[in-house]
Amino acid sequence: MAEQFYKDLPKVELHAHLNGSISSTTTEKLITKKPHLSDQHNMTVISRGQKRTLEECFEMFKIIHQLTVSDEDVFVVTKDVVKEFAADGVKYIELRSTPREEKSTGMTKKSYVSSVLEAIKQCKNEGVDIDVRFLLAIDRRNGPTIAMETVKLAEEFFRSSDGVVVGLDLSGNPAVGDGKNFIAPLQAGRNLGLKLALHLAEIPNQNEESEMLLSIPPDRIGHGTFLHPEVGGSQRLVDTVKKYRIPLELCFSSNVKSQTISSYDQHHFHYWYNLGHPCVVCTDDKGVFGTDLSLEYQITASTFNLSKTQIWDLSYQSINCIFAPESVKSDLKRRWNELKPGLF
Ligand code: 6MZ
Repeated sequence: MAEQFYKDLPKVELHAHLNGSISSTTTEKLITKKPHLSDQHNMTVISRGQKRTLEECFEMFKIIHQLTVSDEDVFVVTKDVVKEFAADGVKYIELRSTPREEKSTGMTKKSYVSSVLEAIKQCKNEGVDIDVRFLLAIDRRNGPTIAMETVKLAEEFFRSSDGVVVGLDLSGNPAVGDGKNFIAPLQAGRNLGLKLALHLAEIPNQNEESEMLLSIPPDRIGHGTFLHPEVGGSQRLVDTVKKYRIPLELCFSSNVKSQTISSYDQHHFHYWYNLGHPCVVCTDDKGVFGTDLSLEYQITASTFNLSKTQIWDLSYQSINCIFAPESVKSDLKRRWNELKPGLF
């Protein structure tokens, strides 16, 4: 549990996978309807002090996906996740999720996205204090043809969702598939006006792929753990990221618990923050990694000795990295300034 300052800090969450963000309370709720999955309950979260490999994390997602197989499940999960982020002091979130179909329940990729959007709408109507946007995720495991279908689906919702759908994410097991196969669909999405948040260099030895994906260039980078030369990346990659000033979405607990980073103090936050580059603290999968955004900010502060003012600035500057329009950024900045006096 994070200290009160971090809970009260208004926060922006820009890297949260829906199915990775399901709390144990919601998991229990889903399992009562699917008792045959009750054995799996403890296999969907990495508890304190535990670690897994990244490969094992992707096995966990397969289990979690068995819990969200209908439009109703997706709706329930989205509502709960949004409310939990709001309760943690998150004022603006961009959730992301991979549209999935499930023949046994009649769920289609389109109804999946509709269920997410309906849940977001209901939260808004209920007055939940959080602005929620959505990115459709492309799972690299599924290849470029499915990716192009996702772009088409995103286009449909981009036009009809009143600004809730703002972009695309490229994610999934980084050891599977080749990023260059996704350049065409991603570029097609970009041409339609969709913003791009791409997982990049989450594992080592992907310099060539990173270079290709950076040539688009993306609007934000997920992780970017192995971009800099000290960890086998390259100065050229760093220079490109700097040239376009592409913000990095950084997830401490995720990287340490999935062992792509050996300890918090080795986190690449340090490298990029010291360059004055835009860094956004995020959760990735708050359910799987047993965290919340307040805790991630507290970890950042305690690991790198940041003052409360520096943490405040970090949170405030994250507003510049959101995909919603400038008017939303101005409103959020006003909100942050109103909330500030009570914090210090
Ligand atoms: C890459 C990840 C991820 O889309 O079903 N996902 N992709 N790296 C990570 N680091 C740990 N964590 C989650 O949420 C689960 C999906 O998000 C992606 C994977 O594709 C995973 O199946 P949704 O809501």
